[in-house]
Amino acid sequence: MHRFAVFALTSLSLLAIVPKPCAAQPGAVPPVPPVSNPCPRPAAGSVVSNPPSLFSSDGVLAVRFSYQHTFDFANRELFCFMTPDGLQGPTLHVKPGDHLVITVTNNLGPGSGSMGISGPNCGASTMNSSSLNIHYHGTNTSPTCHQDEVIKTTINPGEIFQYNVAFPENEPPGLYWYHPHVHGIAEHALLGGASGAIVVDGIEDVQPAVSELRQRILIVRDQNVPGTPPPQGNVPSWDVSLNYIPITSPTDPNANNFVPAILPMGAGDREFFRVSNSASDTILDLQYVFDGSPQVMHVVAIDGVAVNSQDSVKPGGPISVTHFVLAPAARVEFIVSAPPHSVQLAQLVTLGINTGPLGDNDPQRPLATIQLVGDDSPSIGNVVPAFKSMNTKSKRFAGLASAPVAAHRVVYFDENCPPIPDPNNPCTPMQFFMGVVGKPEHTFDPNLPPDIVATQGTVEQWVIQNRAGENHEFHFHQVHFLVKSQDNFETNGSVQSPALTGQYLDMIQVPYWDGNLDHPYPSVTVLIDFRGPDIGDFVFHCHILNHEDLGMMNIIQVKSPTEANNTNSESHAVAAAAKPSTRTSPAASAETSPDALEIADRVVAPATMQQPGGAGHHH
Ligand SMILES: [Cu+2]
Repeated sequence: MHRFAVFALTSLSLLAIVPKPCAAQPGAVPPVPPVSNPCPRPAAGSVVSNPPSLFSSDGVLAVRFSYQHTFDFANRELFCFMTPDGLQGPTLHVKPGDHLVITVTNNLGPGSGSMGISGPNCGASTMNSSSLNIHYHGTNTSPTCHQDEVIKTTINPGEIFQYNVAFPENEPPGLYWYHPHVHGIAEHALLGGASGAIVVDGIEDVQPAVSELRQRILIVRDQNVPGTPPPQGNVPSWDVSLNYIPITSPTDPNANNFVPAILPMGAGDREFFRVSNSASDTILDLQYVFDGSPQVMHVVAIDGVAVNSQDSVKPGGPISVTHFVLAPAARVEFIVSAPPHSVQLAQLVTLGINTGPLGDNDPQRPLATIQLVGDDSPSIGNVVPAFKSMNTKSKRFAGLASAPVAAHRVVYFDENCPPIPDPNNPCTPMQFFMGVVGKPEHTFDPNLPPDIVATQGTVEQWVIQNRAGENHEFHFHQVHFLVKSQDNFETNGSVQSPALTGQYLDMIQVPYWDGNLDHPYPSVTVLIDFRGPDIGDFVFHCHILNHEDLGMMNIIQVKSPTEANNTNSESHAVAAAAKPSTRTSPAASAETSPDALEIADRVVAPATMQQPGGAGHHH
C-alpha cells in the first residue's frame, strides 16, 4: 500500500536536535556547477540506446556529478546526476580493486523540514527534504564515511561531498547501481529518476557465454502516472520507463494501449541484456515473448554475481528460464536471441504481479518491442570483450554454503495494517516494520542501538518472514547472501521465484501472508556472508522505497572479532532488555522458538578470519 506523502520526514522526528559539530568538508574540492537543461527525458516510443559510459583508468574512476532537479509536463519532479559535460546518470565502469571517486555537489534548492542528525555525522549535521547521499547498491564495499555509508551521510543544497569507494579485489564482475538513500525521501528521489548503473567489468572471464556479445544496459525506473489516477486494471500504481523512455499507460483501466520503447536487433543476433530494476516501488517479472510464446532467457548473472561460478574455480554456465521475477533494486543479466523474420511481434514484457491485498497494482505491460534491422553495428564500448582466461581471483563466496553457522536469526516484514484490509481501520499513520524476533518492533530510528550485533568473519543463517498483506523485498547492504530455500509461498498461491534458490543475491522478494492464523508466514532462508573485511553499521530493509521511507529498515552492527569479544556482555544485556513483539500471531509463536530468542544476540567467534582467496582487503 502506498501513501502519497511527498516527504515522509515525520518518521525521523525523534532525531536528536543537538548534533555534534559538522565534519569538515574536503577543503580544496571545487563545487560542480549546475548544468543547463538538467534531467532531459526522451519521448514515449523512442529507440533504446545504452546510457553514456565512463571507464576507470589506472585503478581510478573519477566522476564529477551535479545533483539537480526539474519538473516535467505532468509537474512531476525529476532528479538526476549530471556530469559537467551534460551526461545524465552515466554507467560507471570499474574493475575489481578500483577506486570510484565521485565529487558531487547538491545543486537542489533549499529544502524544508530541517532536523538534526545525531553524531557522528558524515557531512552535514542536519537533513531536510533536499538532502542527498549515494548508495552503491550491491557492491561489497565499506559502510564508512565517504564510502557506502547511508545512515549518517548527508549532503545538503550548496554542499560538496567527495566519495572514494574502494572496490575489493574480489568484487564479482557484474551489474550494480547507484542511487540516493536518504531515509524518508528515497522514494521521491528514485521516482524522479536519480540513479545509474555500475558495471564491474570482466564478467566474460567468469561467464564465457557472454564473450563478444553486444551488451544492453537496460535500466527500468518508475514514476508517478500523470494525474495520479486511482490504480486499477491496466492503470498501474506507477508508470515505468526503460533507459528513461517512458512506457505510457492507458487512461482506461480496460484498455491495453501501453506504449513500449523500441529496441533494434540485428536478425540472427544473440545479445546480452543487463537489466537493473531501478524502480522505486515497482516489482517486475520479465519475459521475452514472440507472438505470445515465452522464449528462453539464458540467465548468466543475478545481483552482480555470475551464476554457477560463485566459487570462482570453473567458468559458469547459464540457467534457462522463461520468466524472471526482478524485485525492486535487483539485477538480472541474460542472453536472448533476436526473433526470426517470421515473428510478427517480439517484446520484452513484465508480467502482472500478485502483490497481495495491500500491494500496489503492477499490471502486465510491454517494456520494449524488438525491431529487426539489417545493419545495426554496435557502437564502440557496447560489445563485451572476448573471453581471455578464467578469472579465479574472485573467490568471495567460496565455501559459503558449507561454512559453520555462527548465529540463527528470524527477521520479519510487518505493517500496522492487518494483512486483510479492514475498512474500519485506516492504519493512520501507516507504519512499516523491519522486525527482529526477540526485539521490540519499531520503525527505523538511527538513534536506537542496532537490533542485531554480528561478528565479522562469520556466516549467519537468517529466516526472513513476511507477516504483512503485501509483498516485500529484502535487501542487505555491504554483503551478499546465499538463498537456501523459499518457504511457504504456496499458502497464498504464490510460487517460488525461478532460478533464485542456490544463488548469491543482495535482493529477494518475500510474498505476502494471507492473514490466516493457521498458515505459516511465507519466508526465505538465507546464509549471510560476513567473512569480508568490512565492519560497522550495515542496514537491511525493504527495497520498495515507500516502505523503507515509512520505517521498514533496521541496523546490524558488524564488529571485529576482538571488539565483539570485548563487548560480549554488553550485547547480552541489550538482548535481555528486549521483549518479544506484542503483535505476534499464533502461527508466529510456533516459529518464534525459545531457541530463536535465545540466540538472537549470540556472538560466536568466527571459525576462520581468512576470507577464501585472501583478496578481501581494502586499500
Ligand atoms: Cu516492502
